[in-house]
Amino acid sequence: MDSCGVTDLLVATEPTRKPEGLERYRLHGSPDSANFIVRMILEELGLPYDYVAVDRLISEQNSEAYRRLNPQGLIPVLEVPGQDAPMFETAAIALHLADAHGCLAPAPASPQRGRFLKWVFFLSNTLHSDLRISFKPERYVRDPETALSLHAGLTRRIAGSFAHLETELATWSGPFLLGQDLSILDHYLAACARWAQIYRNEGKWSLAATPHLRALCERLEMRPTIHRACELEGIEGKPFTEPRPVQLPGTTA
Ligand SMILES: N[C@@H](CCC(=O)N[C@@H](CS)C(=O)NCC(=O)O)C(=O)O
Repeated sequence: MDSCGVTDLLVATEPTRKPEGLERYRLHGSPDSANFIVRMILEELGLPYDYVAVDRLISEQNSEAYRRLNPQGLIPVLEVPGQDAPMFETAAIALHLADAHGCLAPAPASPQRGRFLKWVFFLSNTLHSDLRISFKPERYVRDPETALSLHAGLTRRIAGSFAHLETELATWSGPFLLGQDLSILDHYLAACARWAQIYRNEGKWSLAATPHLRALCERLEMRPTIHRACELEGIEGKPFTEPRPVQLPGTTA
């Protein structure tokens, strides 16, 4: 993930409709990009899927063909059997998978649902979004000094977001964000913690500052499903507690 900047190209494209004859999920991604979250969830749910590599070295995410899947030119996309259009936005994909398979999310009528949803949106539109901008602030402001200042401001905000999540983990006594039940929140949060440590961090944020979050990351690292997702993404070692950037072509910070 960054991997995790956004594009500033706004080119209108015709969306692809109805993935005719699609029998399995089809995930489009590049190593250690936001598709890592979707991949962990697909693996966790034991779902069969095909993977289509998007070569970021040649900016394939901006190709006309890819923009028909996601007009923003952003990774990931999940093509979903039975849906009338490809899905983009990591949180939407994760939520859809959890709801469609009745796993990794509290049911809509559950008393945990509101708490779950607020953190899904917080992770997506605050933490993940701030991280993406902080990785490539120069995409948002041209003046290098201003870009540095934006980065510094976002770094403080990101540390604040992790502190809120740490408090939430402590409140519900962990090990997961909802308490006892593993959910898509945990995959999303652990991936953000990984990227926060390895991209443009400059030693500013450490998992040591959030012991409950560290414990959550350790729990996830024990799961065979996470090992498999990491292997498929080219992620070596401990992905969350001792993260190292992926050494594969097409992986960018
Ligand atoms: N809001 C989007 C963000 C996705 C995103 O930022 N993807 C990055 C990779 S992690 C990307 O495609 N970057 C390519 C680019 O900016 O050109 C989501 O949640 O899926």
